[in-house]
Amino acid sequence: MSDMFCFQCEQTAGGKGCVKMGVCGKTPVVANAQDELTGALVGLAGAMEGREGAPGSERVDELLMQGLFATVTNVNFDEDRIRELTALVREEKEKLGGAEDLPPEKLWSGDPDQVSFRSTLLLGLRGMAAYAWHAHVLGKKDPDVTAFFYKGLRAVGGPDRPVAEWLDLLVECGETNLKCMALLDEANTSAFGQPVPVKVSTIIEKGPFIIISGHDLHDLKQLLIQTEGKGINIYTHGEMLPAHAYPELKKYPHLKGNFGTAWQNQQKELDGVPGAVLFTTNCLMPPKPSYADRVFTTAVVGYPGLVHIPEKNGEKDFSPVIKKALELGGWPEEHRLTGINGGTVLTTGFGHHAVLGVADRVVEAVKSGAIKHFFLVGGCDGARPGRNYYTEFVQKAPADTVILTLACGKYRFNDLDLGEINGLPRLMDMGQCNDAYSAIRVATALADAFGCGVNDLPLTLVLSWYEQKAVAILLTLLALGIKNIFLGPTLPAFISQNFLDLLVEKFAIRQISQPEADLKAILG
Ligand code: SF4
Ligand code: SF3
Repeated sequence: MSDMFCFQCEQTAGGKGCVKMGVCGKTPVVANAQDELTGALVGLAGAMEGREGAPGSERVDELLMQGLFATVTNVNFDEDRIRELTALVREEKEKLGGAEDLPPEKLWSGDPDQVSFRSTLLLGLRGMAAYAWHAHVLGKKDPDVTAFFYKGLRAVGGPDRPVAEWLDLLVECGETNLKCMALLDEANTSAFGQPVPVKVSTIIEKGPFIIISGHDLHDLKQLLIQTEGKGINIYTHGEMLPAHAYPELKKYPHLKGNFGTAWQNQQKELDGVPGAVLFTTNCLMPPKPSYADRVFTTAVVGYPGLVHIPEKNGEKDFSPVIKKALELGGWPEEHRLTGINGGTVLTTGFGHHAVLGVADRVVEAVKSGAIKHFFLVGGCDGARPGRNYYTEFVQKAPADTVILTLACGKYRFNDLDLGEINGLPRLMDMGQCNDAYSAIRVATALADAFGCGVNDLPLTLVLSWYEQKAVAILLTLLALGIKNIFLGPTLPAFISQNFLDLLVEKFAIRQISQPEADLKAILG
């Protein structure tokens, strides 16, 4: 008998599953509470059948998104908060006349292929829920996206089904996630403007400061407003870096720069930090005692003992974070932090609007032979040593190639100066993981310009995955029919051998090997 079961992320124990304790720090008690919450969500989706979209159903829509989001890797480690959510889900279900929860053991047991398809769908839903939530807090929703949470959860709780039916569901999940990323793009750009390329400093100025991590730009905006004129500087961390490119966020002079690198380095980088830290989403790691008193969580993020900033009537009061930053006072002198390759300037903001704005020059550079190939090297970062593959790949990519990137995996190389081709930067950061939407828009536009399909472009996707948003994005890419994706550092434990064979046969997906060998295979 194992104490728990979880195999949803790339660092899962032994490449198979965490059964005693999560490698991420998730305890069996929390893992089991999350399974119970998932079972309750399946029950609620079942109880809502035929009533979705009816007046008053918004509350249930929200609970589905929050419940799924709360179980994403490195989001919520707090048993009490997970149980509170479960109680709310059950309360709603009772109002609807009740329905059985899915017994948690049903989630991960049975025929290996059935478990694999079911899990992939559930993990895709979890990833998409995070994006849907960010759009939701900015007042945007798409009925197709909302409806698929219900449909998907009912399928997760439903009987075994033929492979073809699972594949249809997974493709639908991918297509729906594309709509969800488009919705979030619309939410972000209508609230904060179109990203404009910008250079971001990694120098921490003297004086009080707050570091904000995660993906939620709305939280950042609230924090910027509440810290205005208080002598506190704000630094982005991890997936918040692309925020600097949005005009409506950049306009705040106290949004100064970026702190540190990707999530897996936080226990080292935050050790003894004289500033407050706010986590708006993943990836939160168990905080060390040397800095736990200055870490705050908000939205669905949680960790026992950390102060949580709740939302009340659509407002959040960040005064405890502000008070802590003022108390700590910051470093007495300017503090220099470098990227992992020693660089001190990061560039971001190459969303679809910026890149398509120079599409003529890009097309011209390809036609003249100045640009031979595009690589999208992006996705999640993580702790595995093999992840330096991505740094080496980018360093070794020939000078006539362009690297597009996104998500936190870019910290492996975003401090490198790769130069320019005909005035176009060779390294372009398109934004957060959800800005995979931008990459898709650019690829589609290039395919149109050249009169070919996306698979015929001189473009290769070299992806790194870690958590469930990457699963949702991968499903989107497969739903779009994109082939020959290089995926690493390892393949998901939740993909069974038969399912993998199918992916290889249909999409020619393959695991990364060595940078030189893969570059040779791609460029010939
Ligand atoms: Fe293990 Fe990853 Fe699950 Fe954490 S999220 S328990 S590391 S598989
Ligand atoms: Fe990174 Fe956690 Fe996935 Fe949005 S912050 S990408 S791992």
